[in-house]
Amino acid sequence: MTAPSPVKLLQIGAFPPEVQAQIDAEFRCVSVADLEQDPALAREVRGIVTRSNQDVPAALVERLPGLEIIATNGVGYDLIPLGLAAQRNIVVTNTPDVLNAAVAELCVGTLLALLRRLPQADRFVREGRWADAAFPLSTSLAGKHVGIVGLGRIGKDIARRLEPFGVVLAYHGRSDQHLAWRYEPDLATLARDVDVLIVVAPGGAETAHLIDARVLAALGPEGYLVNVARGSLVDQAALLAALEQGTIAGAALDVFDREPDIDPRFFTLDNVMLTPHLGSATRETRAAMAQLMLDNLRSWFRSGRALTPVVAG
Ligand code: 8YV
Repeated sequence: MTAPSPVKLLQIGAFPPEVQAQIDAEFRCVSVADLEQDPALAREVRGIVTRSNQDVPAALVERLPGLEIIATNGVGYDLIPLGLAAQRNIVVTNTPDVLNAAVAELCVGTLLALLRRLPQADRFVREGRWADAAFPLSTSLAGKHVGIVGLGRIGKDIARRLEPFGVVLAYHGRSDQHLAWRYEPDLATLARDVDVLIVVAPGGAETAHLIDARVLAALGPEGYLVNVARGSLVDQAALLAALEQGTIAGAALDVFDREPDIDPRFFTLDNVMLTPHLGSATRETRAAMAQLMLDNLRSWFRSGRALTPVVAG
């Protein structure tokens, strides 16, 4: 008896070799280019495997009549056409929880680096300037009022990690979660009340440019912005102007518009800490994300059940 041919998956985006080997060991991956060459392949594709920084165009999904599941290697799904998926009863899965700690660590790390000006201090020592002068005083995290925009799983992990630093926490989101931390229904009011505003809400149309010129002005010249969510949540032109004109004190940014080809205006700013979308970029976390993505695919094709569905299909 011949073994059933492996399930065909459309792969969008590249995976590290060790993850690719795991996928290829169980599934037959085809690319968009393969579909262009052999349109008949489209009828055989039962799943899409992708990454959260990859666009999954609705037009592509519409060309796949047998599509059952879209599995993304990431917690974000703002580039996946959820409405169309729901209409077509296509399951969409992501990789929640396994990356909370890594993103929270990066958030706390870049915030401390921003407030204590660690990249500048490192350069100061390397350039031999310590012999001539002391590095200028910076500012403490202790005692700061910190506002979290989007108190979901990652937001809560960030809050719990910041508490031991002696900060005063408050948050903004769709609803009051009746927690120990103060809920502020008005975002500009929160920005006015805090020294640090941390953006950790999901991307997508609903949250686009949530952080605009008005919110940045409310945050003020002593205020700091941290974004570990998506570039789309911040009006980047307003942010660049605010950084250049001192409307806010500084920002730590891990996400941007048009990654990785970000606006070069950021490069010359001394009050901004830039990282290349490193939130989940640890070996341990990426391995756990890949495992969960694969487990979703395995479970779906074996039992018709997804482990972490965003859209249940
Ligand atoms: C990306 C992320 O998945 O999980 C997310 O939503 O943004 C990241 O973990 C990763 O950077 C690209 O795959």
